[in-house]
Amino acid sequence: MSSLRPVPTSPEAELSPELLVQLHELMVKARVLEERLIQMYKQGDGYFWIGGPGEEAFNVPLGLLIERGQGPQYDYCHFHYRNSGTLLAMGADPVDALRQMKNTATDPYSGGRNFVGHYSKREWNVVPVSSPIEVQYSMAPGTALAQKRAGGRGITIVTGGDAGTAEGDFATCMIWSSRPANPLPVLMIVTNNKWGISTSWAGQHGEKRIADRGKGFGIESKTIDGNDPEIAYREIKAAMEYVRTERKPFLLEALVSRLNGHSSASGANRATDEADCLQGFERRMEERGLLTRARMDELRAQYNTELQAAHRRIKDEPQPDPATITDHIFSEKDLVSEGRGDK
Ligand SMILES: Cc1ncc(C[n+]2csc(CCOP(=O)(O)OP(=O)(O)O)c2C)c(N)n1
Repeated sequence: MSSLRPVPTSPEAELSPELLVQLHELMVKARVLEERLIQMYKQGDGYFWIGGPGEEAFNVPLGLLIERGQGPQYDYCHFHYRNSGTLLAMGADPVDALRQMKNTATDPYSGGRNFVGHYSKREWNVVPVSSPIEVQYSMAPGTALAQKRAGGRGITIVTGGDAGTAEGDFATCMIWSSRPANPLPVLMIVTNNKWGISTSWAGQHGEKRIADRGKGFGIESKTIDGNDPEIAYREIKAAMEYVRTERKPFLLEALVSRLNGHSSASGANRATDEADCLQGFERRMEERGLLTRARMDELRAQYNTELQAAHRRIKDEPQPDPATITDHIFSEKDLVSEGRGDK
């Protein structure tokens, strides 16, 4: 779509070769993980797949830049279901994603109860990913308000797709985070893959760029090429620094690809008409002499072997005990055990 070109990025200091190699490794790891999850779905080792192949060039830098920890001094993460690369870059074990795919009791994110890609990790302020889209945007101002009150440099990061911005929750986030009397440190991210399941972006948006919506609220914003990890790293870093120091919101729109369709509901097959951020980056790494084709193939094969073995291993892990079905639904249980509630 010609009207969807990213704005040019200002020339800045090059990223170090070590960082570029790290970005590449994590992008490959994230891609191999998604390919394994799709394979698991197709082999009957999971009921549903949804994930982020095509968004690695944006999601990996995001994960590397997050201040990870628990409590308001660290960043709060309100993600959506395409953030596997972000979790990996934050240090997550990819095997845990396989566990969630297989719905094993050992799945640390939901105890085998939720779809794959629905992360939740209290120790890293990763708020449970919700299947109803966009609700994360109306929750984000809550953690940002707590962070503003607590003081410090912690920020709230919220991610979602382009189609979901039509929901009222998106406007809620803009309104609550931009009130002049109490602006909030929220980094609002939209990964725009130009699709909402099977509805194309074309014909759905009166504005040229989603980032332009920030203008009406006095929110600083930018549209970037989310298929370029170097641009993504620099721009996420700059946006985060603004939110951390100014304690105000920023709206960052990243143009990305959707490489395997929306989800398993549409087959999860590889799209042939979308730019692949990993291929583009690998070409550049080779041209610059930072990596050889042989080394990149070796890396991919290594992750493949590791995850194939993990897939075999976790197949035998137990499913959740039906007796635990109501666990974590009602808080009363904890209150009773602590002597603070009635049965
Ligand atoms: C409140 C709500 N409405 C509708 C749906 C069904 N649904 C799931 S994903 C999706 C499209 C989301 O598109 P977008 O926000 O662009 O994100 P993408 O999946 O393309 O990354 C829809 C409509 C839902 N899960 N929740």
